[in-house]
Amino acid sequence: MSVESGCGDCLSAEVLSDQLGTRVVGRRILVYPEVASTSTMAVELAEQGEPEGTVVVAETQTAGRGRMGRHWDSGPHLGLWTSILLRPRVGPSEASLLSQVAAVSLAEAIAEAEPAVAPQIKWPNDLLLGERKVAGILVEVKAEGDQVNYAVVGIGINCNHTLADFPAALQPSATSLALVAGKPVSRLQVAQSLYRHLDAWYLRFAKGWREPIVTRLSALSGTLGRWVRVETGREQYEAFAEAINQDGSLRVSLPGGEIRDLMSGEVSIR
Ligand code: BTX
Repeated sequence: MSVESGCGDCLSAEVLSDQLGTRVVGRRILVYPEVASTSTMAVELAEQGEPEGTVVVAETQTAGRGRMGRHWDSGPHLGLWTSILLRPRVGPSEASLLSQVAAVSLAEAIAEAEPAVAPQIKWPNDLLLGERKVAGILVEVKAEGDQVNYAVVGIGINCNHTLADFPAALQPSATSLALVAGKPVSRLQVAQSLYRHLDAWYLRFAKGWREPIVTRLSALSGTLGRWVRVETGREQYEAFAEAINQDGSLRVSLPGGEIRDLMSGEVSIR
């Protein structure tokens, strides 16, 4: 699905900013041909006092990060690899909702940029098309006392990959927007749509909205109402995904009737 070789589809701060119309997200946009990780870069900027809203984009990452130290495959010019620096005035426990804010924004942006595809959120924050992962979210928060200093929302979206563009180990589980849409997608359109949706949901979050975020997340969830396999690091079990709670945790019921609320962990749909 190669979109012109060379860089016909290259991203630049200028085109990304053009008519973006956001209030916070994208106040400053930095685009690099190659970095280790856009999230590492955004964390460094945050530590140097960078104000919120700065967006870092890279055409490729040499050390893209997933959760729990996992690797995120970030092929050159194929996806959108971006991190957004935010400084919400909330406590650390509330900041965990930012990954839900990002998941809702990401799902809406993908659906808007590519109406042919219908993404579903796999709790806590994977974006699936069918059973395959098309995008991932990594939120890193630094707090001082009971106040968040900054949060870096890292988002990776597979845009124009063919299956062969993924490493063999990912080929059974990964997909791209282009593979599902059947045509190349505009990374610029995907990026701008993502920044606009994230801006809108972040402003609602900053105003204290909680229930609408969870309601929207529940509507876009591919996890709820299904039997799932839960892995917490300490144990593994099967459970029924009942609901997403106001704090973003997942309520599951076990076959014996026990109810548990999961703050983190891996959930795979059976
Ligand atoms: P995660 O821990 O949920 O997912 C990581 C797992 O997903 C990997 O172990 C692998 O199995 C699979 N995987 C790796 N790369 C891909 C891919 N391109 N497509 C589908 N599956 C893949 C998800 O973590 C969070 C990912 C955030 C990535 C962004 S990119 C911009 C920012 N910078 C950075 O270093 N990370 C974030």
